[in-house]
Amino acid sequence: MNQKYKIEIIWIVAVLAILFASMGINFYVTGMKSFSVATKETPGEKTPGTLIQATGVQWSWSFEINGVKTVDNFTLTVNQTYTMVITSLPVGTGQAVIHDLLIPEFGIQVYAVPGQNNTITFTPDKTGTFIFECVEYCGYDHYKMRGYFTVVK
Ligand SMILES: [Cu+2]
Repeated sequence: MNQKYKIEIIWIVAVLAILFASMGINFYVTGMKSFSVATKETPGEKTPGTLIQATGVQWSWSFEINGVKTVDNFTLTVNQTYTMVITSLPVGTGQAVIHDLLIPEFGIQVYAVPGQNNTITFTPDKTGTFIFECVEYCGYDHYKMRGYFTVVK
């Protein structure tokens, strides 16, 4: 075989090996968790567990769990299932922009779209305090759309 091709094949195999190794490390670190994919649903339909209503506002996140409203923080119970319904303020409020809620610790990222309810069902399996933030640029104070939530026993 031509020396040129040999080097190229070694190069391709080495890059693939590095990619698969980093994929393996990633699966190991994240524990190969699988999460439900966000789907369009109306609150009340097919919402296993406790309902969390999350609304993106310019520029904060408001949450409602069992009738209790909070801003930029909330508290969950470990090993309990929650369905989070994520939306943004509707058209006509002057704040109908798209946000994107990221909870890195639990592998959750869901768009908050005006007039649309995106849901995700998850069960926190560890206690502690975790960050969430908006990862869709949504205006001047986008960077302020972050907070912490606590998972308790
Ligand atoms: Cu935002």
